[in-house]
Amino acid sequence: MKRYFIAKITGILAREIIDSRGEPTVEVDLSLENGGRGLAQVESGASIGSYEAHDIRDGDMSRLKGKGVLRVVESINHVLAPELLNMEFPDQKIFDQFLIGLDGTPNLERYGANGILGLSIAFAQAVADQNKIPLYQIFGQGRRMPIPMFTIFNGGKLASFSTDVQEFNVLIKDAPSFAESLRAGAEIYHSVGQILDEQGLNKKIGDEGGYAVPGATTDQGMELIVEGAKRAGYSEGRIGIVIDEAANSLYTDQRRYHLLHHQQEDVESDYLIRKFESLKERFPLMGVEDGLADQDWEGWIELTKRLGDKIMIIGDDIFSTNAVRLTKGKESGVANAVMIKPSQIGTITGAIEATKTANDQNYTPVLSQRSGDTESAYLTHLAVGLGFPYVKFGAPARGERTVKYNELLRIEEGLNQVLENSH
Ligand code: 2PG
Ligand code: MG
Repeated sequence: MKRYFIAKITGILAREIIDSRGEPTVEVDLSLENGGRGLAQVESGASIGSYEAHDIRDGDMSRLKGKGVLRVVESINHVLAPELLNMEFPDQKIFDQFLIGLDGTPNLERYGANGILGLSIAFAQAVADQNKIPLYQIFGQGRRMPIPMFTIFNGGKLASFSTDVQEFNVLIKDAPSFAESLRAGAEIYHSVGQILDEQGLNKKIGDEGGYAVPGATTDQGMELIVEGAKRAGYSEGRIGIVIDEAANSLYTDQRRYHLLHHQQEDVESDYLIRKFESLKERFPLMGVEDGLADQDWEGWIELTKRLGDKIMIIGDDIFSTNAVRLTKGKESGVANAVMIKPSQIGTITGAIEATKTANDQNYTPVLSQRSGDTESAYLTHLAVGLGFPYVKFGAPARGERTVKYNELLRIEEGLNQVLENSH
């Protein structure tokens, strides 16, 4: 990582704020001696995978359903801040390692991944501010605009199980720029909405801004996206659909899954694998995320064997942004792509390491938000700095989503200017 001028830490103040779902989360304000300032908000998930770093909640049922983060805030302000104030760190990695050392547990159980990540992001932002450079430069020299996967439908835990599938995302394969991708995403989102109106279908909105159509089948979701895309002027050949089955939420045990809407009895992993094969034959399916649960390692091997040379088999909960688990996955033939979510691992450095491991072992990395998101755009800078090929930031609507897409527009504009000036 390139070195930048980094001054002493002179201020740290954490607070409890609310996220896009109205749930509490952590915000960290961090300042450096020469005026650099970071303000980080931590995203959090609906389904927390079994292997994620620890997310600490107060458990005090008298406020915010027990989900408050006052204990984390207290640890940052009164335990971690005194250790960090007046210290100078040469780079992000050393800062993050210092935090991990202070926590001293393998999964950040003492201060929480939600607390540590807040500090980690705020530090990166303060250094960028200090050096008057765009944040993405702190993360790497990738400078590549990612292809966005836009959420059109939400289901599963993100929309009261309106559909079994948690997300249907669409991407444009041949957009000449990020701006054109965004335009297409918004146009498709609107035409799908229009079709729902015409068909008299319920048009609720799920946690990531996708439409939630109670009782819709997976096939219907796919059909509506293809039809909406066509109506917006994008032929089937130009789009790719990536679904997040989020199978942890359907898992019962013994490698069985409970599908709410379309099956009387619980099904085995083979039923789901066959379903994905059939979707691939009939629709422009480009990827399946968490097609099976994180406890179903054998099923994952089979899923990858059957579909791994045709589409992205993306591991989210099963890898939990953990480089060690990712390597284990490669050794067993599990998946060929991975969701990267900093909040699953608890530091920027951990997320960077998982991304590098993914690249080294030829797994496609996809940078993702969480369903409980914030008005922060730091993820967009991570995407551009590390050169992610894809990002998943939710629907092209709602503030916690548009803050990221609109920031990517600005970043693209800035990169184009650099290119023009260098000619
Ligand atoms: C996922 C997401 C985000 P969560 O499963 O990929 O899209 O949900 O909030 O549970 O991380
Ligand atoms: Mg997922």
